Amino acid sequence: MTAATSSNSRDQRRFGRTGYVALLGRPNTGKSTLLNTVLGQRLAAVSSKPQTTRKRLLGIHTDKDAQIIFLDAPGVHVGKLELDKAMDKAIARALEDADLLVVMLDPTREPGAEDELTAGLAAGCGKPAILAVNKTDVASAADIARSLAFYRQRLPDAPFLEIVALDRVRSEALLEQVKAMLPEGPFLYGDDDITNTSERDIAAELIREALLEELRQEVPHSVAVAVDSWKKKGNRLRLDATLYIERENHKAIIIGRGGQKIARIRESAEQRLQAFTGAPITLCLFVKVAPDWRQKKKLLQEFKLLE
Ligand SMILES: Nc1nc2c(ncn2[C@@H]2O[C@H](COP(=O)(O)OP(=O)(O)OP(=O)(O)O)[C@@H](O)[C@H]2O)c(=O)[nH]1
Ligand SMILES: [Mg+2]
Repeated sequence: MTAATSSNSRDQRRFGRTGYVALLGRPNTGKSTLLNTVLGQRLAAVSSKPQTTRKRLLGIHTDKDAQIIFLDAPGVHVGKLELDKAMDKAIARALEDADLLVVMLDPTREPGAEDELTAGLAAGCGKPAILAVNKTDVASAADIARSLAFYRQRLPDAPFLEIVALDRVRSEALLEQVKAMLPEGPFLYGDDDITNTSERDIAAELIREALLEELRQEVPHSVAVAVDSWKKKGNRLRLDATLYIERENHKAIIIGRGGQKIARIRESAEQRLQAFTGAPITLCLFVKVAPDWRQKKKLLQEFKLLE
């Protein structure tokens, strides 16, 4: 993986279809899954729990005739915490920067208030949009029709297509549609750049992904992860990371009886980090209490969740 520089002056400057494409949709529709599939790399945390993505993540796809700069955003939802407001801001920033929106639909759930909000945001920002109906590998024809009817009523000009974000081949038609709707221009990034996010921050997201998988219900939503150190020792990488929890009584849930839970989180995170870095990993996890961090702007800034 190459961290992106803001120009590709060392490469020959290439031209083609290019621009920023925001991924918009309620939580759990498969936005981050699509990003990972298109990039062929697990950069963004993905989970079956809603509100997995907390901040904007940029992912760059370059091929022979186009450079598409995806902005993966948190899912559109209603919440009262400062963290929810920070997530709303991240969505608003993605919409501001976007040349084009990909509105992701999840037909496996009945359209509801979050879809109303999503469609409203898309219609209100005045940018061209594509409706991408995801999860068509598991949704029934009737569910797909219901979801599409809901969104087409609110975004009648948007072209629509069916995809399976888990599958590169069944996401190809979306890439072609995106390219067709982007303007021509010089590429901003080099051919090998795939993100501008630091490896440490991606590692923190992958650790959080492991945590989301291992923990149930509310607790994982109240954990923030920070990678404190990243050191090479021979061919191994040693990472120290802190899991910030909101309450003392969450410690026992995360650590588990005899430390079994945290050991499973660590092992699962190590596998993800190894796949990402290509190096064997030694991960040390620390657990600290940061009382009510989701309500504190200063802590949100410290955890890089507030732009
Ligand atoms: N069957 C099926 N499942 C999918 C598909 N795309 C995504 N998923 C699953 O949907 C769940 C949510 O995926 P995410 O990519 O985390 O969704 P998201 O839209 O980024 O969610 P937030 O970050 O919470 O807004 C995961 O369990 C994915 O494996 C698909 O095409 N088919
Ligand atoms: Mg996501």
